[in-house]
Amino acid sequence: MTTHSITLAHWLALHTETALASVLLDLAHASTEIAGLVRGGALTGALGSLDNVNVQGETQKRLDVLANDICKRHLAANPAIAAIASEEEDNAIVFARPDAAYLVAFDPLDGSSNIDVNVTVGTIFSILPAPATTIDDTAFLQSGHRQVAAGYVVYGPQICLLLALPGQVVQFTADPASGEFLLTHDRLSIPAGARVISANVSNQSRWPPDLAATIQQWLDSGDYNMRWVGSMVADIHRILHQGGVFLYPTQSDRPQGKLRLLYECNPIGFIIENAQGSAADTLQTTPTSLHQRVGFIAGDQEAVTTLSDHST
Ligand code: FDP
Repeated sequence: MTTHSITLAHWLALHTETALASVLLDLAHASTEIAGLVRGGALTGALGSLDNVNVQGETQKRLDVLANDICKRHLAANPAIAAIASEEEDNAIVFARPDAAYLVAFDPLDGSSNIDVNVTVGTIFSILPAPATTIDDTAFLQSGHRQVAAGYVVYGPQICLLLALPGQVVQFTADPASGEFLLTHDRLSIPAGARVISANVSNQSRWPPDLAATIQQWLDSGDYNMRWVGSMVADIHRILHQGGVFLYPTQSDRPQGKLRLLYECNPIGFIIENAQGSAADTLQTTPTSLHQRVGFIAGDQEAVTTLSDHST
């Protein structure tokens, strides 16, 4: 059997237990539906902003809400899921299933400020074990190293599903003819030593001074290139394949950071670390709230270590 004939369902049957596989397949089906809206753009009526502001204080895009509804619909029916949490929901949505094994936290549409101009966006997900206690928001406050699986779907020129299980990261690409996710990259590993920085440097004057100075030295050396799409999934996807480092650190006007720990940084950190990169201490952080923000540095191990040492 060639790599490209292995479907997501087949691969999951070989590498995970049935309940976890069913959750991952539900996420894949949700992403296929979201991909249809992304591809149709203005033709689907899914672009533009709404009047709503989410719990983060951010104006919601129409597609943020539609993608959230799609994820909720696909996940709500799965008996293996005890509760879900989303960037677009104030609180966790809890199902009355005492025996359900998993919690799912997700960002239904990462990089949504890019959607109206046809630039790559994605869906990020994190799967945690459901604790044997009462399930509410606090059930999700587990450190990232407890994730049993994490991944993202990137809606770009190709639709790719990146999946991390402990010890391995694999990529599936949606077959344009059938929509089926087929295995295209087995055991991804971040190429070490790439000198590419992915950061919004318009914030540099507000970063921790040592960190800003280190980045400036790297840029002044002429040895580094810079790539910034502004959708974390797209920037991380490039780093997984070509190497480099991503940073959205704390800054003087955002002392907590911008990116959300539970459904952005933890799943991306889990993917990066299982692909032989580093996400500094992110996965060790004990979360204190569902929508907690953190500074985030991830990618090439050596670059992450250097930047983390200069980020306090
Ligand atoms: P967005 O606000 O468009 O959803 O987490 C959100 C995120 O995008 C990341 O995908 C992206 O890396 C970052 O924010 C971009 O932030 P800036 O616009 O501040 O550069």
